[in-house]
Amino acid sequence: MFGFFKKGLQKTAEAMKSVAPQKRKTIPKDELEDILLEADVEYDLIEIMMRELYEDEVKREQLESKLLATLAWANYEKPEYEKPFVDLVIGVNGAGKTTTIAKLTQRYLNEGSRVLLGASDTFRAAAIEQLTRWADRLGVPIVSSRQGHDPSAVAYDAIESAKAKGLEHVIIDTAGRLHTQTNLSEELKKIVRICGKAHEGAPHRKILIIDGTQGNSAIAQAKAFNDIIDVDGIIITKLDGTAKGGSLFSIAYALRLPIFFVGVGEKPEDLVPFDKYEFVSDFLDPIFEMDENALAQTGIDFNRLDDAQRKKLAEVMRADGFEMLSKHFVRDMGSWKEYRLNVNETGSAIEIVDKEGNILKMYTSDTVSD
Ligand SMILES: Nc1nc2c(ncn2[C@@H]2O[C@H](COP(=O)(O)OP(=O)(O)OP(=O)(O)O)[C@@H](O)[C@H]2O)c(=O)[nH]1
Ligand SMILES: [Mg+2]
Repeated sequence: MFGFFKKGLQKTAEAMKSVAPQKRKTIPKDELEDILLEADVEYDLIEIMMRELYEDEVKREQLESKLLATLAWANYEKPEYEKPFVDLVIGVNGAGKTTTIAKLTQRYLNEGSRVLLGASDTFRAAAIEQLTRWADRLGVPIVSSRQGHDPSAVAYDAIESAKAKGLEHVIIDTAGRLHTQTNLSEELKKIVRICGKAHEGAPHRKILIIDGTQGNSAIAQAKAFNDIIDVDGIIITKLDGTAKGGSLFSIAYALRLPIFFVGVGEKPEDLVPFDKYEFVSDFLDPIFEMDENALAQTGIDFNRLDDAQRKKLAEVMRADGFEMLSKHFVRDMGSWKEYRLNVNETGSAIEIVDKEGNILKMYTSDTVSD
């Protein structure tokens, strides 16, 4: 197992294990309901999933496919754009906007891109200072103004500055709270409008930050933000600090929006690209045993590699010029392009596939056995 979400799901796993201490191959429906409720999957969604499971004893694969279906909006296609690519970050106060901007910046820097930050949360002086500290720490430029200044003007200047410098990315911070809800709504709309005036197509990605510790109670508030400006996707923060990891399914399902990343800590590297297959797999691991039958025919099941096999595979790929980012993605170390890792139907081979579905590389069982 890859376990990229294990750290973030630790408390959720403990909560589920408090109801179901033993891992099993199958779990009766009524028990499963309790387990999912304990993880803060919303009751209505549990009902929908249970209705579609016809046998009383539920297998891992059956629940897996139902959970994956709730994440059907998990795909996002980057629009065509001229640089800089502009991210606009919104969400209620304390959700983790500023911290997440630091994490996104770190990711872009790791990819070799240059980033500029725009401090459009001008509501509090402390907010400007906090973003400035991150900019200093990460060594990136920032455009800011004094408290109370027009946030749209800051966004405009930030984009202009990045254009002049030829930078690849701009990330704009916003206020989560203003004097009134109407003020906030008007201000966000204006920032979006002005970004578009500064640069065609900007903001290219409007990201809603949701505090994961709020679980399902964040849904209504998230819908309100989505009504103000059409959000492109969400980032769920503080997953590490909550037992409500299951709410991620209900949030994604209710909002019909993709999840871009999940925050699993306070450090710049604590941002995990959301991969629905990995997330569901890590979510189910504490309660379900693996079904070993799948292995029998081919010797190695690429869906279920153990640590040693995974390490071997990563080494072989690295030698071929691909860095393994997760169970489902690799990056070409030359071009920095990301490709999907696809397991073939029988589970007997893994392929590196481009967007058009062309297979760039294929690895079979001899790759990972000694
Ligand atoms: N454990 C944990 N803490 C987080 C995570 N993301 C953010 N935080 C913490 O949450 C708190 C609030 O984060 P901020 O980034 O300041 O939130 P904000 O949305 O910018 O808040 P305002 O500017 O007040 O609107 C800080 O203490 C962060 O360190 C996360 O993924 N895990
Ligand atoms: Mg902030």
